[in-house]
Amino acid sequence: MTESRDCVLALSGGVGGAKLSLGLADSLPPERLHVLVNTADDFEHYGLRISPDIDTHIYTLSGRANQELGWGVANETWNTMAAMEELGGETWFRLGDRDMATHLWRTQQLASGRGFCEVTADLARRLGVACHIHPMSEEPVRTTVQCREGDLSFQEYFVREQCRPEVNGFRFDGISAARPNRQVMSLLKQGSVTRVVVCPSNPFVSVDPILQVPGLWLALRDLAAPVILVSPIVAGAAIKGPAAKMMMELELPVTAEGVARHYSTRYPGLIDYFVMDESDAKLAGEIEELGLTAAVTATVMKSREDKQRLASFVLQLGETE
Ligand code: FO1
Repeated sequence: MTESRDCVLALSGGVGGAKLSLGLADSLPPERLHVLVNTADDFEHYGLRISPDIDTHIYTLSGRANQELGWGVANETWNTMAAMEELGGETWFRLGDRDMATHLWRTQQLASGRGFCEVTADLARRLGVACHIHPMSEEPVRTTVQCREGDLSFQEYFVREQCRPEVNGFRFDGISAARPNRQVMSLLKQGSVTRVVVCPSNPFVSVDPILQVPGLWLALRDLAAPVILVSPIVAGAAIKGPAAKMMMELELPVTAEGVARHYSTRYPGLIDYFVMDESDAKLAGEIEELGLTAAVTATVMKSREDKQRLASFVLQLGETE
């Protein structure tokens, strides 16, 4: 890895977070942007190692993302899935033909003895991503969604069951044996990170697994650099995915303040700035009472310009320190 100074470290899950990662990538020289990505959604399917949030980042930042689906590759074909259906095989998790090459290549590289972080960096480079994409950990961590009817693996809950089961909690299997990404820890130790951005990703299944890799959140809390979090809840709803439904089922207020409370309770002293949408401006006072600095702006990212504008807003907050 090239030595870099004055780096921005973004923490992100999949689709929602990758929008801000793209805005950051448009706003910064690539060597200064490091994205630490959740890998607790990863799983093995048909013997292949699937890493959805990593791939969403690589496809988004290389201009390959399938905008209609929100995951996978653009201009996809589905011949393998159609053939699998004829065989009576499982097709609830849809692997497109082009996307399949990524999973085959990754699985082969891992089987040849290369490490997951190295393989991820190589994949990103081969597909033309210039900034740094880091898995949260070299070691496998797997989210189990604890539901009223019983436990489900993350992809069973999210894709097969379409997030329908009622959620009681989450377990991150393997997390106590996981170590935070070595390259990111080394940047933190060298004092190269001058801003940390927590993208508007699901707090429970995207950001919590990253922060709970032992040692990471305390290293971020003790950093002189500001930690800036963008709320994934806007006007009482999640922009994307099941975050609002999960908050309701966990009996948390489905508001930006509920998100702020989640982070300030679990990770006291971590978040400096809480970026919230204009439509939630009235909650700023309650958020400041939690000890966070509320920063209000338009956070819904539809166009490329929206992403760039939010990225500039977030980066300028860091600069005022
Ligand atoms: N999401 C779906 O809703 N249905 C799918 O069939 C599906 C397949 C899939 C294949 C590869 C991949 O990298 C992601 C895929 N996703 C699919 C998205 C993924 O399950 C979720 O978006 C993330 O895990 C949540 O961040």
